[in-house]
Amino acid sequence: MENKPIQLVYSKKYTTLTRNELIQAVKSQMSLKRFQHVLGVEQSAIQLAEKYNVSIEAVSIAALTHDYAKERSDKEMQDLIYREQFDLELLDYGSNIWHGLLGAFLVKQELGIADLDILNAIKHHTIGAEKMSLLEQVIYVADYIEPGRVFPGVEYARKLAAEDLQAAVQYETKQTLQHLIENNRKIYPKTIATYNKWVANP
Ligand code: DGI
Ligand code: FE
Ligand code: FE
Repeated sequence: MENKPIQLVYSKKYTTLTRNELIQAVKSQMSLKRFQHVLGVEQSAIQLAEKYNVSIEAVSIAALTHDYAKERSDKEMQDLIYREQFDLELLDYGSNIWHGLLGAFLVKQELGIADLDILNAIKHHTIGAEKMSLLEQVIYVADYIEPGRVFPGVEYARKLAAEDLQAAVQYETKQTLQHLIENNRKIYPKTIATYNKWVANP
């Protein structure tokens, strides 16, 4: 669970904030426990970015902001879905499904981050997408394998991620769907679309 210190100077290409300022902005949005998770995701994402040749800076920013909206109240999220005319089908789900989509919106609006790849990585980090860039895949997988995660299969997911990013995306997608089904949870259609594209591979 140790987070080794990360020395990273942002180029200002994606945000006018320094990494420390971004960290403070993110920290103000969540519990210490979730903030530790976010730092873990950044650490894992940077390791994956090094291996799979993705921008370390973009990955750091996407990882730090991926759960930016997670602790907003349900009321605030519901209001935002109406006000910004998101798909009203979302209202049948909860914060787990909303926080990626609305997170991307709020990160753009409140932090001024506009890079589409970063915003898509935030948007898709929970449910995936039929098409995901390498950055999106890195954030999707890092969120699953960060050092603070403890669940059966996480070690295997880490091993896969170190060898083959696509295999890690496939494994995570399948495990998540299986877990949701085992717990009688409602499946968001885009979760199934991700499974069909990445795992069933017709
Ligand atoms: O925000 P985190 O806890 O770091 O992780 P996450 O954003 O990947 O996932 C949040 C939760 O969302 C996780 O418990 C799995 C759940 N989830 C993912 N797809 C679906 C889902 N929950 C439901 N009900 N339906 C889905 O399709
Ligand atoms: Fe999340
Ligand atoms: Fe997360």
